[in-house]
Amino acid sequence: MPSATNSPASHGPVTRLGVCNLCEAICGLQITLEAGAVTGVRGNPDDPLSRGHICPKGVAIGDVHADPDRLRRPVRRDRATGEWTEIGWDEAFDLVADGLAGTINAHGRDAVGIYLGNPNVHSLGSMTHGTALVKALRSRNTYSATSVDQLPHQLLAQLMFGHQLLLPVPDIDRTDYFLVVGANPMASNGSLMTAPDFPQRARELKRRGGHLVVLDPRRTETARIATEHHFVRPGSDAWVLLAMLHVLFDDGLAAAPEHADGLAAVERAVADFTPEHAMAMSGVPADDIRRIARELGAAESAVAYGRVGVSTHEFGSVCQWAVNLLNILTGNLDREGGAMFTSPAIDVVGRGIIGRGHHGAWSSRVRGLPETAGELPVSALREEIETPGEGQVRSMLTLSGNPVLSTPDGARLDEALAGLDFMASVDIYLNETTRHADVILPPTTALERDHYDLVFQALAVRNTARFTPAVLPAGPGTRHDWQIYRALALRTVARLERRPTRRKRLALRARMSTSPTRLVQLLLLSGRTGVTLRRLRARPAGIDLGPLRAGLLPERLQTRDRRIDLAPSLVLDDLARLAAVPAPAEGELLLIGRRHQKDCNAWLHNVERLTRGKARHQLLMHPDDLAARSLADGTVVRVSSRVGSVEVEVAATEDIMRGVVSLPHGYGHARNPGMRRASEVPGVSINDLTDPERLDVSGNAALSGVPVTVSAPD
Ligand SMILES: Nc1nc2c(c(=O)[nH]1)N[C@H]1C(S)=C(S)[C@@H](COP(=O)(O)OP(=O)(O)OC[C@H]3O[C@@H](n4cnc5c(=O)[nH]c(N)nc54)[C@H](O)[C@@H]3O)O[C@H]1N2
Ligand SMILES: Nc1nc2c(c(=O)[nH]1)N[C@H]1C(S)=C(S)[C@@H](COP(=O)(O)OP(=O)(O)OC[C@H]3O[C@@H](n4cnc5c(=O)[nH]c(N)nc54)[C@H](O)[C@@H]3O)O[C@H]1N2
Ligand code: SF4
Ligand SMILES: [Mo]
Repeated sequence: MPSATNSPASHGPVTRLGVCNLCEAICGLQITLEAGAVTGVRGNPDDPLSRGHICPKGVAIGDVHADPDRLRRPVRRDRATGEWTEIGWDEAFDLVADGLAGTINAHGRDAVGIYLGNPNVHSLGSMTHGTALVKALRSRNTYSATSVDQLPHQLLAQLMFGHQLLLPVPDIDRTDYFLVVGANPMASNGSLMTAPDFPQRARELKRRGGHLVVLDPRRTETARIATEHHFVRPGSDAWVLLAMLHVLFDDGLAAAPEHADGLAAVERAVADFTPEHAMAMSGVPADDIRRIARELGAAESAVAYGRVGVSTHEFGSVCQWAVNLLNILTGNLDREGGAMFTSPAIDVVGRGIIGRGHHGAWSSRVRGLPETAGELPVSALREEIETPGEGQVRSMLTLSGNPVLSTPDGARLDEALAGLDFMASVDIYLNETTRHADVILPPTTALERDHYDLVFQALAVRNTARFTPAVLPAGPGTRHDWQIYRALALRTVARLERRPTRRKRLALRARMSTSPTRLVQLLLLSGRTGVTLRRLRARPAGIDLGPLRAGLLPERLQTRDRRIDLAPSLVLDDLARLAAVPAPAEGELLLIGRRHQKDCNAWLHNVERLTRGKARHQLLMHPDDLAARSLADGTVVRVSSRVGSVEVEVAATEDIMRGVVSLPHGYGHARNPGMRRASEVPGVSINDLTDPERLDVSGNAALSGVPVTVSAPD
């Protein structure tokens, strides 16, 4: 029998327990190793959260480790010839520290721009040490994927519940009514809702007679299995959600919990948002809006949930506020089957391990956009690099991110990055963004490092705790990400002309030299929940801490008065902007994105297993919209927006609403010098069309609903 623990290697095939870090579902894996190579990956049926689930990306996790394209040594680019050469770690660390400190010494701290990408949240070492590095650099020009993703969720959590990560999670395993707005968990496996095996959970919901209601401009994989789906015009959800609140008030179904303030202000705010008005803006029938609101109010338990489709949206904050209110005012917050708070073994919220957040403490230099929790909107990055003056970004540090493909007007950011004085990237690939770096520092991969999930266990539909020791030994001469961050922090700070005090430097050294695993051990001990690293090591499949618990409020609230603010002025003040939006124009075309089970944001396309098969890069368009423009299915068309244009094949489908077109995000690898198979992965970048001027009040990019035209190519 192969052993299913992470005990030392033996001869022949061995099975180790691993964890997938490719999406938020954090599935537990059984990984078969032969002669140090991954030969099989399966879901771990003993995992109390993922229960054996795995998707095609998880199956490919070994391919990333084995990928010949992946960087294993630091590389340096010769600016004159563009040639890349491998260099030693010591030289690489010195080059980066010289580059960053040189910029800071000459131009001040804000002259170093920092961009943190999505995989940071999926690596323990980045969570513990990457954030410490960023803090040590103290630049106001800090950006991340948050502002092209979940910024409205975090801002509303902070404004209403007192902490940016105190996010209510849908209790999908017990709910009777699940309203999904702008999310496709059948493809994404859930987001801000760690829900491995969403397909099975959705089947169970329907089997117990529950409803799954989806609002989406595309008949998605989730819409197909739903009990009910309505097309909604992109960008118009705020009207629909506010109209639902309006109906709850009209019918006397809205009530605030004792520990909440501002109900009357909410009632006044939604008074003019009628279902009829919402229908005109969104295309969702007024009768359905009324009925769904009443069903939410009347169900034994119900939960509304909005994700990327209503977060990367011109009114993302209003939408997220309305979603929270639908749950609160129907009595479904903090109730079984409703929107619930988790009780994780390491409580990053309650213990202040992650700060509660703030908004508008400073603004971006060029456009005056507000910071949130210490970050500026990434839509402002390009202009901060290109606009001369005091505080201009002259050097960049990117950590596990690909903003050229993932942020609005990526093509112009691409150009801006080429003009920097210096750039360094911590990334396992040479890609569309890191190609501009002077030095790339590649850390070990997920299989080579210990993992405890600080964030996604705190956002999961069930309370569990799991520690996963590294499955594979770190490759010879490699560095873990936390070791890279340690070296960069200490060497850069040591080169600063205005250095912190000796005491502060010693504290930084001590902090940076404590390994992530040791930090987890200490956090577990001080948390006093009874879950210790020793217990977790003895149960590598994970410890089940039970279903989410109801009745945690008001104690769990992080507001200073332990009360919910139902009516934050930031969103109330934004309703005038909403009310002023003109009615839909005849013949308009609005662009939206999409995700596929086999894609992972803008990376993983190096992996052949995930890219062969039916093409999925095309522009989706309704046949009537094609016919109206005398365009034929399967031909190449030109898609243009205010900022740019691309040429791509079009695929006709009735699964998309009339007046809407869709491109997947994360494609467009033609400009990737580090991908051998680039020519085999067709497609263009949707973010060559998205517009950095389109923003939510939070500063989040409005990637959804971009006005475009589609025509025959010239
Ligand atoms: N139009 C449009 N744009 C979008 C979206 C959309 O829906 N539509 N979605 C947005 C969302 S939700 C997100 S989260 C962002 C993502 O935006 P980004 O985070 O900028 O992009 P990713 O593709 O996730 O980039 C991941 C990078 O991390 C590297 N990487 C992977 N694993 C590791 C690791 O272990 N260590 C290190 N150091 N590097 C690693 C990969 O090589 C890759 O370069 O994109 C956003 N952009
Ligand atoms: N397979 C796969 N899984 C992933 C990822 C991946 O790239 N691939 N990325 C991970 C990441 S970083 C994230 S953040 C999550 C995202 O998780 P989800 O939010 O579930 O992912 P999306 O597929 O982007 O879902 C957004 C949905 O919103 C719809 N939509 C677009 N515009 C609008 C609108 O204006 N109104 C409404 N109502 N709907 C709209 C789109 O059609 C789409 O179905 O997925 C994670 N999981
Ligand atoms: S759903 Fe797939 S990608 Fe996400 S964690 Fe599970 S196996 Fe990995
Ligand atoms: Mo994301």
